Amino acid sequence: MPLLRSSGGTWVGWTGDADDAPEPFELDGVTLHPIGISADEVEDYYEGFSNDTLWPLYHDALRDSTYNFRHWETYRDVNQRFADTLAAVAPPDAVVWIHDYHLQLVAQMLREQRSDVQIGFFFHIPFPPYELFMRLPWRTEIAAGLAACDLVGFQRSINAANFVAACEELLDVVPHVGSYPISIDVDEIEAVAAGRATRQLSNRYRTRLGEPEVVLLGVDRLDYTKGISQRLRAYQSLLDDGTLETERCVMVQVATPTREGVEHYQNERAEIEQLVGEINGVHGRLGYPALHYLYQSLPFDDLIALYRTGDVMLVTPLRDGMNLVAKEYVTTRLDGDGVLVLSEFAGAADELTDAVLVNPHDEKALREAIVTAVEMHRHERRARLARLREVVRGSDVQGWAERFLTDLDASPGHGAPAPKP
Ligand code: GDG
Repeated sequence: MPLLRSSGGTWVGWTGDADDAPEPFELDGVTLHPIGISADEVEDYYEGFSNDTLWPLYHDALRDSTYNFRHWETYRDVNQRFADTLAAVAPPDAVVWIHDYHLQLVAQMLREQRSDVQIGFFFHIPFPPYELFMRLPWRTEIAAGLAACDLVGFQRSINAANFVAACEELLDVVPHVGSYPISIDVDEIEAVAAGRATRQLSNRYRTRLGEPEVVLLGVDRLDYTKGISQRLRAYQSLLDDGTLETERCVMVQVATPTREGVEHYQNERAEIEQLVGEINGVHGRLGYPALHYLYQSLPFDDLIALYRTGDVMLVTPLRDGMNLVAKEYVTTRLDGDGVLVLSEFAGAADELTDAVLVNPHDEKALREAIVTAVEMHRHERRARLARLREVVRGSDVQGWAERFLTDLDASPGHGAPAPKP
């Protein structure tokens, strides 16, 4: 939004509620053009094709994808609606920036109507290896939809390479690509973290948790890609064998509700809640649960206060495009202390190399990483955190957007990917 405000741009998108398509309106100096999506389309386009076909396939096929022709047709229809709206509202020679896997066909559909606009696309999630992408019955249509862009941006260079391989094999073209690791608004988060109210709230949280020596923290959407159940199992086993003791440690897991209509998510929630019950049943003491579990979305300021309370932040996804929680955590630690445990399978691991890096598929390694973080000496904690903060400060979200848009502006233009040499 700040970017659109400064550029005088227009946002075209879905409000997130079925059948909700208000007339275009102005908000904080930005024009918003809502696109209507019906309840049936939410099922087929959003829960179906986007989140039960593409999402699992693009995340290492951690769950089986459904391949349903009706879902695909609805995906195409909704993408066409976005393209038609963009064709109608984009000024001559406009820059159009399309975001994420829900809209992979829009560029080609828009290009058919408008040859003047410059089209960029950014993937917030990974792009899968060729072997996995080939499973998709509509792989050629999707690759062609994206190849019509002037620039396709990814979080990691490996994702860009995967996409190039798919285009070479399926279309015989080399698309224009780049890697643009996304980041956070460092100034904004630091300002909230520094506030008196945040510090007070963070202290209150610690008191309410029973003033433990170590607070372990997880903050994720409740998604099977985030590795929450693996993380809880590692914590459980460390309590079971006495490596961690509840007199000393407590864990907080915030799991934000998401995609509740999709079965894989319902199953994941059931598994997590079973584990929470087991852990507290065995290891809790009256008034002192071993694990505080919140299935809710917290206000942003409360989340920042909670980051400040967490001594060890556990970010252990099985696969993640970037993971902003990791970057937010280190940025809020104005006291210079705190340990980040970070999955090698998060895009953030490319940059945040001073975290305790771990393979979350390896239960033993996960246990060891948690123990390393809990036992780390103050001097090392502070040195690592200082370097992590430096890295995030040096590449914030404003820089990310500028870099993408500068490269888009300089791209050869108008969706003509080079033929394969
Ligand atoms: C996708 C990609 C990529 C979480 N709980 C609450 C809350 N959050 C906020 C966090 C953070 C955001 O949600 C989550 O971002 P992540 O990056 O961790 O993960 P995804 O939602 O999966 O995002 C990911 C990202 O896109 C950006 O490109 O990094 O890889 O999967 O900002 O703070 N916010 C509030 N209450 C909560 O309870 N207010």
